[in-house]
Amino acid sequence: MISKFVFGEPFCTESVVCFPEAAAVYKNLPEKFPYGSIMVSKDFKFEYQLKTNDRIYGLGETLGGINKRGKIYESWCSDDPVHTEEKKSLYGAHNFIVIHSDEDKKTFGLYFDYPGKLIIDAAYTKNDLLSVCADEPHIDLYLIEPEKENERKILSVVEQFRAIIGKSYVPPLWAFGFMQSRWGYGSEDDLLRVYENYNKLGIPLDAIFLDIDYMDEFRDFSINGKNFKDFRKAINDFRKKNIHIVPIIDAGIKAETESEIDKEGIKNDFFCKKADGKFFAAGVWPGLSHFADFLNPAAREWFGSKYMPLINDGIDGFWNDMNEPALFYSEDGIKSGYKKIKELIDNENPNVFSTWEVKDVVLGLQNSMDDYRSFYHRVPEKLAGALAEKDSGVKNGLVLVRHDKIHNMYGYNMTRAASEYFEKHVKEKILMISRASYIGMHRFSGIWTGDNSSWWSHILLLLRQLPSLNMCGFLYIGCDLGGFGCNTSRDLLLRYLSIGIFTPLMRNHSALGTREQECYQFENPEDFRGIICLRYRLLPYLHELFEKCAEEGKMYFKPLSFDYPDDEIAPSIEDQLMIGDDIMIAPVYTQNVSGRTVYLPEDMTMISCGLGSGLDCGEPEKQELKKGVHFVDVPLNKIVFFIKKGHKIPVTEPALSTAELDFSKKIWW
Ligand code: MIG
Repeated sequence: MISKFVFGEPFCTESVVCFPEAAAVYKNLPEKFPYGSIMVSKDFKFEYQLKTNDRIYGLGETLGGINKRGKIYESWCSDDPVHTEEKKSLYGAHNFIVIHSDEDKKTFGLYFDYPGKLIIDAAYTKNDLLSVCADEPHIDLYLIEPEKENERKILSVVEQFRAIIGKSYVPPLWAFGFMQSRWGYGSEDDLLRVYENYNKLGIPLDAIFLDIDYMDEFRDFSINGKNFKDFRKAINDFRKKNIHIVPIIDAGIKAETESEIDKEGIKNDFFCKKADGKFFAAGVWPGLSHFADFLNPAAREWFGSKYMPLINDGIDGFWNDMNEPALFYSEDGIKSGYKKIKELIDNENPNVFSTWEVKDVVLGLQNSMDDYRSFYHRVPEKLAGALAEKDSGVKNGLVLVRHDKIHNMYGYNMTRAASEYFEKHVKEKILMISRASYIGMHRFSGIWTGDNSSWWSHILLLLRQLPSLNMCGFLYIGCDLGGFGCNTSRDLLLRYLSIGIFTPLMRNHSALGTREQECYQFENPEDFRGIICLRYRLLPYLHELFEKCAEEGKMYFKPLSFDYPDDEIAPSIEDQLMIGDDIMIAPVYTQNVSGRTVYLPEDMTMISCGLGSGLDCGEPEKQELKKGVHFVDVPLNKIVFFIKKGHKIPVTEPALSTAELDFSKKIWW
């Protein structure tokens, strides 16, 4: 059962697209809200008193556990490359939570549909208080209660929520293959080297990613002619080898009078402007850049069309980066920052604090709130609600809205720009992943979880993000396997891949300057081959499941407690997941261990497989295990997972690419 509570005149995010006509809508009636209390005055505040063991799920791409209780979160799309535990925001803004209480038998979901910053204090400040606050009193709040007849109450809430936000994006089949990326790949030679090394070892591969270095001095939609003599020919030669090349596109457009794209953006008023009417400019990779106003539908259509020349060259996948938007500095920020630094270094008696302040001023130039407050979007009047600037007038049906109030809409609408254009103008399915996101973007693309690190704890972080993202509609998801920042190690990469073979997006990616982490960089590459071949073998099950979850609005990754609501131990399992209705995984995320403890919520068959010879990754060893706790051996070159008793999953023979996989040849495990 769904109902909607409208407070003030909310901005319409277009994330909810299938709200049932018969459902109840309450306007400005906080007293009608059946759970906790809602206070609306200058701002918005929701409070709910939790019972000691109540659990909170959701929030998509965040830090923290599967159960989100005990932390404070800020929903604010942020470019933060260091994902340490205390951080409050990552790249996505996913304001959907489910509260579950065994004690008073209550389960309900809340979706705070709000485009600006939202603070979710999940019993962090006060032991038992959940509070959700927004600066503006204009918000759409959806309440989702489980269907009475459904025993799995949390899933019932999630599935109803998924039904109102529309079906999830489904990428082309090849996007389920293994993909290799690295910041630094920018030339045809780089791509060839990667392809040949994988091919030589018989390790399957479907795609190689191009990072910013393929561009001409980081200009979007340009190609560095030195790196590619004939780009189109190169792309098509790779296609003949069943390799897809996936270039990156950044949000900022280099501000320069000579370029066509910048000229067009200026002429048509497609870039964001400041209060003084000048175009907002901030430094990102190409230098000072303009930022397309993705909230303006005409600007979206224009930006989408810019991907076409690449598509005509044979490109069929993209990754949209820097679209929080990340700002390294702004023109105005740098002026005042440098002035402050000058004062500090002119000081004749420097001390510890004045020295540190220099550093703080420099770091503060990045992604600064002052900058986000300094520019404006032009938004269709009918969507803007009370966020429209007073007295700004309506021009061509558009009104001004200050960026910070709708910050979380930016990356979502950049990616939507491209995907809507493809839907209209391109026959082929295009792979699209975005770094920043908001609920609603799940209809247009997948996401990667940004700049994780080569840390063991980040395997566990991924595991916890996966089901939370599924709750919010994001199905085509994965992390940088091996870790983006810091130096990986052979064992860490193997363990990363061992969870990665189950994630729809399976990509190895790393940062410039870190240890090279393609699988062929390490000893005994056949161990990697065994694991990656197994991914291809499992695709009949995983791909079919993915399509079903997209079609029916179901979760692909589920916490154990969603499937086993009455199990006493399941709620405490924060490091295992169900995949679909048949299998369970229990990844290893600790160095130097021979295996781990696994909890089986029912009798299951343990499957152990991996290393074999050639393309054959060996037949699985099977062992029947009873419900309960077991210590299971998981050697570095083996994958262990569990199939529910009485269930069977379809697998196939491995192949070097998805194009060569025979999905019809089903073998049942
Ligand atoms: O400021 O394009 O998350 O995947 O390799 C860093 C370079 C910009 C951040 C992305 C990462 C990518 C990197 N980018």
